[in-house]
Amino acid sequence: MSVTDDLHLLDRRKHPALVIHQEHPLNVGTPPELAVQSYITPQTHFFVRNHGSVPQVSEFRYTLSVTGMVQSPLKLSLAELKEEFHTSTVVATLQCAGHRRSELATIQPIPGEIPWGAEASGNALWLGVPLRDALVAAGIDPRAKHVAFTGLDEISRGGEHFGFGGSIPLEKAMEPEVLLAYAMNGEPLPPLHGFPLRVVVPGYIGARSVKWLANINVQEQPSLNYFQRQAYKRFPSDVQPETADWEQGTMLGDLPLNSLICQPCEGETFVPGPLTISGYAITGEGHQIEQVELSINGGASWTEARLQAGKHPWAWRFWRAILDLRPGEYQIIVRAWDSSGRTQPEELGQVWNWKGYLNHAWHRINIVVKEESIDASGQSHIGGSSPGEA
Ligand SMILES: Nc1nc2c(c(=O)[nH]1)N[C@H]1C(S)=C(S)[C@@H](COP(=O)(O)O)O[C@H]1N2
Ligand SMILES: [Mo]
Repeated sequence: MSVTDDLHLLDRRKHPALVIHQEHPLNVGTPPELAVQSYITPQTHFFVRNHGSVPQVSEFRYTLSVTGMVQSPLKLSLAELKEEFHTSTVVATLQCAGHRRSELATIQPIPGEIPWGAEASGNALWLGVPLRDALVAAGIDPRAKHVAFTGLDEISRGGEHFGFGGSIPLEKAMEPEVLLAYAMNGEPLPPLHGFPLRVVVPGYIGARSVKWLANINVQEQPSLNYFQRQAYKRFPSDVQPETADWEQGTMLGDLPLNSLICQPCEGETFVPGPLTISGYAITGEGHQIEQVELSINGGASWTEARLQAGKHPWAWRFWRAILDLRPGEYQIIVRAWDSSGRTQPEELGQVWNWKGYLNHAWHRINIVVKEESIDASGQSHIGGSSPGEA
């Protein structure tokens, strides 16, 4: 697949405000102020995280294989998958493990990784077949413990070429929310998002939601694919990449509790008066967002934000608050609490790791409130009106 082809897909289908981090492989982020505009992220706004080329797959020649520790291996065309299994839907947020990495890089550089801001998160309505139905149809060996996925894309690492892959524990694979998805927001999966079929693993890091799915393998151990065995692992901060023992480290799975201020944007200036603050919160492991709080005094005291409608167990929760601010410089902080009673760590240093994964520290935005509007366009930022892109 050529570079121009991937970019061509982007030009036609994506919003111009998306942040292009890399052209090949194609990696584009959704600015938070765009993300918060719609609870269901349209395809045009949805971030793209690729490690290799975008394979162009013919729907008619496509087959999915189910192999490994099963009684009867399956080979299914897309039509067979659609006809022979019940369909199911889930509203689920996909979030990359590298979401908010750029904040971590302010503590200590994170070379060789995409410097995602809070841009690698999107929420969609997925339609497909529950993974467990396909597994049950194949018949699972009672000794099996993991379900591994491999995609049709081609990745090169260390002189080897292979499809992107990863695995999830069998226990998670048998949960009803995990889908083999062929539609996104009521349309066939776009090529950039995995046409014709992808896995959607709600509540897990995005990397496990393998696109352009070719094979499902039932096995005793986690996947040996580079992206399970080596990448997407968390090491303690005293371990250095040069000397790391790759057999160690923790394989990432569940997403942590996280929350984000999407509007206003960092560095914006306002005139005094009520200011609408908005964003989202998200959690993993099937927990629910219970509370979102804002602080303007470094966490000494907190104001509760209002949770918005749109409450799906595997999706982000939008929230909103109005702060009445006098002139001054402010750091607005957000943190969330979920139904397991947990909240987020305060400092970036507490979550820093050299791959820059799973930043879920308090999110902070700095703004200025001035006596008079300095906006050259003469537009007022006052009164809870929606602030523009700064
Ligand atoms: N085959 C394949 N699947 C993949 C990837 C990839 O590079 N190849 N990237 C993964 C990562 S790291 C993420 S965060 C999500 C991103 O999904 P999206 O591009 O649809 O937003 O896809 C995952 N599935
Ligand atoms: Mo990711």
